[in-house]
Amino acid sequence: MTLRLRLLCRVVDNFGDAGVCWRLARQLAAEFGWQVRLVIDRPELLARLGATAQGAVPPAEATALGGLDSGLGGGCDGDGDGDGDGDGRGSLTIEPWPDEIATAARTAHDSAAPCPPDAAPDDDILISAFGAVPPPPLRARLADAPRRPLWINLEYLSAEDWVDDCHGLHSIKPADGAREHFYYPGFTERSGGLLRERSLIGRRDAFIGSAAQQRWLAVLGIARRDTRERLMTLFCYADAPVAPWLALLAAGTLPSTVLVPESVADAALADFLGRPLAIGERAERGALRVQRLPFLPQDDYDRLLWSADLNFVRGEDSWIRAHWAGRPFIWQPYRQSDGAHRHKLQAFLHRLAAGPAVERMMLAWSEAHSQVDPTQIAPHPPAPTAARPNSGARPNSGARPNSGGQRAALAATEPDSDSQLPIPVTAKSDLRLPALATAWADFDTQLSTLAPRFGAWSRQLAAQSDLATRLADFCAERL
Ligand code: TRH
Repeated sequence: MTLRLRLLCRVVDNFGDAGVCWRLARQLAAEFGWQVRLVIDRPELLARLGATAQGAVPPAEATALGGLDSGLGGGCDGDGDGDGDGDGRGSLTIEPWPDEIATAARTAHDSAAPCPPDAAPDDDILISAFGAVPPPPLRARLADAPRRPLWINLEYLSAEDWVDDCHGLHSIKPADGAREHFYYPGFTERSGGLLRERSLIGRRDAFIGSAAQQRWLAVLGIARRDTRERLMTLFCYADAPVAPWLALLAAGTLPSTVLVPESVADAALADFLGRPLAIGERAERGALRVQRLPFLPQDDYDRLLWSADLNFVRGEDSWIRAHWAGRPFIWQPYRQSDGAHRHKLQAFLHRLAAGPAVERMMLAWSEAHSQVDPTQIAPHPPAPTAARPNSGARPNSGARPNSGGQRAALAATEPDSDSQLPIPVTAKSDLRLPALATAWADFDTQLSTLAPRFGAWSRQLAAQSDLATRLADFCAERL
């Protein structure tokens, strides 16, 4: 069925909000034949992720790397991967967020006026990504009426147990009877699933070890210095302990190259190297080579993850792409003021069950500058009192504990609040660095043997249906 979807995205910070919405929009258009309108307040971010301004999807093999043909196919089939699995019926447009002042004024002065053209009553589905509040004309169309769009709040991803219970619940707004459905991505069959394009795993497997991969790496100037060298990618938040970790690599016995995209860990790199590193530049210290890459289009960032021995990722979208790389990774969750990120990490480590070396390293990486001693944190499912949804309210509750507004305030101030956590707190934050050194030494020793566990975890998740497929079923059941 060709459905008309309007997907609303308001960017709080960084790339994750735009990245997730773009990925979902293009998959629904390409693989499900939906007519998708992606309404976003920061359309310029999409260009950095490799999306074209008009919403036409470029063939993935002709990206910012200079029209490189990886040999995996080509041409634009609508889903951006050039593999011909798009069905060609869907469409995708990118639209700027409507001018709110003008919209509010129109609504206040003439509440009986017909909706403006950009709010035409033709949507089958309206998705508010991460709690984005629909502009007034769109919100008015959600009120109880025989013909109204299905309204879905696409929530943030979490591995916590409560996700299964909250996914699919709805809340009815007392003021006008609007019905908001809560869609929770997740790692289980009962959740909303994880974003994964139909052809992704096949494209990855065809790329790894191919001549196309060698050409692609050469375009970026990436080469191992010898066969023992480990390739690592680094995408982290500013508070990750990057400089001390680079020092550990420099002093290591095995050669390592760390690939760092533009605008990632700028201060830490300058701190470690004594100077900034320009795009395309490399610097060597002991056993370590650091190489600065451009910020890659999303499809090329996938290829980078597929090509590395270890990926450091963050937030939501790069975290899941690291899963699909099937390689070991270290995840740094997005810091939240009430410590909710720590519950997310603990819950994820519990599901991953990759052993103490992985657990200690992820905790040491994430908690390096917090007041919590990472050696005292065990991975476990969070206690029921600690569990809470992310951006939206728990359905039918009044609280919005981690709303976008709170995240925006946090992004501006970067506080480090750990006071609500029922885990031991140490007095000195410099206790973190010995914990990192111990955790890294242990993890590094086991790196080559960890690959099978991460590969198995990736295959286990890939055996489940993906988020877009579940979302299409979710809509079909409710329309
Ligand atoms: O940018 P992020 O920190 O986004 C975050 C998270 O989504 C977080 O949960 C949310 O609360 C916050 O935004 C507002 O990390 P994330 O989610 O990994 O998104 C990064 C995107 O950037 C992802 O789509 C991958 C993409 N990317 C590239 O396309 N090229 C690159 O070179 C790099 C480094 C990333």
